Amino acid sequence: NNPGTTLHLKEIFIGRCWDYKEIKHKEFPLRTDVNCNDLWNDFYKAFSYQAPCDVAMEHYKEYIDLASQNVPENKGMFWSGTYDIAHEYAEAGKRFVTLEDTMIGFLANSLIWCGSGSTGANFTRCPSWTDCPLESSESFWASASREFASSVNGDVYLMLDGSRKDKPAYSKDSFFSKYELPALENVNKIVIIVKHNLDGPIKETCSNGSIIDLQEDILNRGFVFNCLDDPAAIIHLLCADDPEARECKMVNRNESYN
Ligand code: NGD
Repeated sequence: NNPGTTLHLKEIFIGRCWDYKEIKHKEFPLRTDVNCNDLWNDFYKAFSYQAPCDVAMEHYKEYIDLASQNVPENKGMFWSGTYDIAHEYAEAGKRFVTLEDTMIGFLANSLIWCGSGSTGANFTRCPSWTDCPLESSESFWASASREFASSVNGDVYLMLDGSRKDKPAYSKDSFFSKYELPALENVNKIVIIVKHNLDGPIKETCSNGSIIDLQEDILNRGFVFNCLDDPAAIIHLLCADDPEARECKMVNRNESYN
């Protein structure tokens, strides 16, 4: 049974907005002075009092235009199937900037919402995106993804999971493939980072499987790529949670003190 709209949606949304502006990103480069109440009104207008399965991407246009920011050069990061590790690595915009670090994605991340004809929002039950074609949050994330992709520039990063169970590392029906890759504009190079679970399996790498299809799609769009299997920085992050794994046995620093 699907849950309904997140309780206190409005308060969370507006609270997050103030937190973003006054605390998390008070300073350059993601600083913004957008009005939080205006943002909420545009967001709420997009889906409220409407059938939850019939919200077109265009409904979110005003919200997206108002919240839009520039992403610093060489900092944009996309992810597919790698939510946790990609965000750990990005460090809330310090190392890289993901959609969820921009105002557009930050305000809505992990929330549930859908409309109700009579009361505005349905707090009892929302359809899941598999239940209908133009589900309210799916069209939101599609518009948000497209906008984010059009606002990154320079070298951009994409983190994929070469151990992914349910799907190939790169699939044509992912948000990345449908809305982000086609919207890239001022980009030089796409750096593909393929991570694998420390205990495997190594299902796909930079040189086999769906990642080859991705490389073709990238070249066809006129960009170049660079592909890295398990770069040391990612191994080190994974090892923080599993220091005893065989893959994590590094030269012991104490030995060099003698
Ligand atoms: O068809 C869908 C669908 N497929 C997966 N997911 C879907 N949600 C729909 N409404 N409709 C969910 O999207 C899935 O449960 C995940 O929580 C999330 C991302 O799916 P994943 O990991 O397979 O990767 P994608 O390439 O499809 O989307 C991630 C990229 C990333 O570069 C973000 O900038 O697209 C942006 N994004 C898309 C959707 C949702 C972010 C989010 C988000 N923050 O919730």
